[in-house]
Amino acid sequence: MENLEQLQRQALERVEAAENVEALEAARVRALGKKGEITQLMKTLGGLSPDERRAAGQALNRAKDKIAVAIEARRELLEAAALEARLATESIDVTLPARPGIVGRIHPISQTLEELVAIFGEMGFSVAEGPHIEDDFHNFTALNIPPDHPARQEHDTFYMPGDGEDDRKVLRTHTSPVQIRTMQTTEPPIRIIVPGRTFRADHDATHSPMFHQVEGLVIDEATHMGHLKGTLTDFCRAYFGVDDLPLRFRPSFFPFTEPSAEVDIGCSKEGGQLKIGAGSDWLEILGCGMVHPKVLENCGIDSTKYQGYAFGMGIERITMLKYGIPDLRFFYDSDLRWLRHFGFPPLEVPSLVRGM
Ligand code: 2U9
Repeated sequence: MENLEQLQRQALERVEAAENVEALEAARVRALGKKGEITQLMKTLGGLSPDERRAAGQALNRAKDKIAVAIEARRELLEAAALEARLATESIDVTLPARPGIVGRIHPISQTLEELVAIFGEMGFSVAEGPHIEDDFHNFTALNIPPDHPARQEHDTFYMPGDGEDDRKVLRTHTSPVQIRTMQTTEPPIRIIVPGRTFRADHDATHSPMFHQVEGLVIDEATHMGHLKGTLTDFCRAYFGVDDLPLRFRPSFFPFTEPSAEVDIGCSKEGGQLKIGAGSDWLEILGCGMVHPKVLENCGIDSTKYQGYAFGMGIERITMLKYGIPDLRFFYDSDLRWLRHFGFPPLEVPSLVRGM
């Protein structure tokens, strides 16, 4: 212990003399490292008498602390100096052009969804959503499609593994179960659209096992077919951007509506070129009808007091028609070249910054 003072002085001198972080680290290892001078002395304490050990231990700890404090102070100084030196030599060329930012495109399905919500929103509809995995009652039975109804075959349903026929789950084949759930829980008047994913075991150029629908439902005391025709006429004209777009309501059949109709819009297909609005051809785009009284009753709504209309259409189909997209399958290929061609520019940030 006699040379502790000398040892401490030399260690502090080496710390002060360190010109860079590496030299400082070497000084630290030599004094305080595992085999360092102070550490070695610590190991000799065991051979001393208790009184000597206490005194020597305290002296060693003081020396250790002093050296550690000096090392930290020197480290801060050296690091600040290194930073200063770097800043003095480095410079930023503010004249360099900025790297171009990557701007994505809005998928056509998302674009159409936004347009649908905007148009129906203007007409007082709100948006309702529900689960993709449904039970038999909400997807079929409540909609007046009992277990042995032929419409069940048409739906090419994906069934989930379940305990039995009665409580098996399905991937919803249309968004209608959301309307059922809304009617079960909401007192009319009801005025909703239900956009969302639907699933059917079908795959070719015009069918995909997953596709999107938007359905609408209006229930009130005196809602009639005239309201249905007016709403769908306004919608089609707004969506296709043709003020005088002709519409044709053709009688049809759905289990959940009575009477039912399919709606065609006027178009021309001359020279293989589809033009919406003009010409003598017709194009089917949606189905609709007055909600069947049985469906209202299945949901606990008094069909002698309330009535209403419903409609449904495929979002891929109306998107393809409006934007001239030829094949359904590309919608889901995640091909960026396709998306750059058919996608839509996103909202630009500067317009958001300015306020909309
Ligand atoms: C309730 C009551 C009635 C929704 C309706 C259609 C007619 C229809 C198809 C269009 C193309 C589905 O995407 S598609 O394959 N839909 O023709 N949908 S009426 O009627 C309802 C829905 C819910 C409670």
